[in-house]
Amino acid sequence: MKFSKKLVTMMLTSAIAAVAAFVSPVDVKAKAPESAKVYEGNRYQIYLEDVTWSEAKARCESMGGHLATITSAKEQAFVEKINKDGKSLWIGAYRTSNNEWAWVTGEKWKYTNWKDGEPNNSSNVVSNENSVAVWPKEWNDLNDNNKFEQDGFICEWEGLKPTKVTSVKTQKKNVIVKIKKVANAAAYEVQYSTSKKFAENKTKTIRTNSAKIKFKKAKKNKKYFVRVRVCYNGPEGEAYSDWSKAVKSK
Ligand code: MAN
Ligand code: CA
Repeated sequence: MKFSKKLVTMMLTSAIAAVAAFVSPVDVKAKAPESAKVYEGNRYQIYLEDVTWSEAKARCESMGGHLATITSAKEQAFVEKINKDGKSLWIGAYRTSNNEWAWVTGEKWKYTNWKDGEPNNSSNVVSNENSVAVWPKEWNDLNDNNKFEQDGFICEWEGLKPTKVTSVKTQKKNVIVKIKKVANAAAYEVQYSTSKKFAENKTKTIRTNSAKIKFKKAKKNKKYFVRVRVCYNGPEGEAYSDWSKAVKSK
């Protein structure tokens, strides 16, 4: 009995480990330079180097990042702000063999910001234009090897995306907490505390995979502060997002 229980636990543990290994890991090793600018938790850095699109892609990846992907008007505005000198820079968009545009990260192709008349897949320098650059604001398709007209490229590093507490309700002696789930999370740590500052001796931490958490034995007429952070698996082990804002129980 004891043995089989141990065996089951072992099998379960290795099964969980096997699943975890297949979950796209967040690259916690990724170290953006200090000078990188932050937008929605991600970091961006412009490099002025005379390289092809493929070389630029490899450069970003070698630093633990990827060529910048621009998936909203807000992100485009941010890129324009950091590209204040108006350089022509490679970004992480390319034409697939199916003749469709795609992002190097696999993000959905939705927002676009093509220059008038682009993409035209033609050039007076080198034709066959399958790579994209900001020129210097709107986008142009260019030949992968056309480094003659580029000033450099933009790398982006993904941050450890935080999440939030969506509701905190007290039911009798239970505090019911709901959190928002995020992609690639290994688990969540939910803390509840009677202290606004989450003082150690007044705080409890629960590790969970569920979006709904129940704290039992809450004290009557006590207010609780609840916050959550996301645990991610990475090559250097587990890493945590920042804590969410604390939500106070009603
Ligand atoms: C011109 C236009 C662009 C093209 C470049 C590349 O500026 O035709 O569409 O990408 O040349 O040389
Ligand atoms: Ca073009």
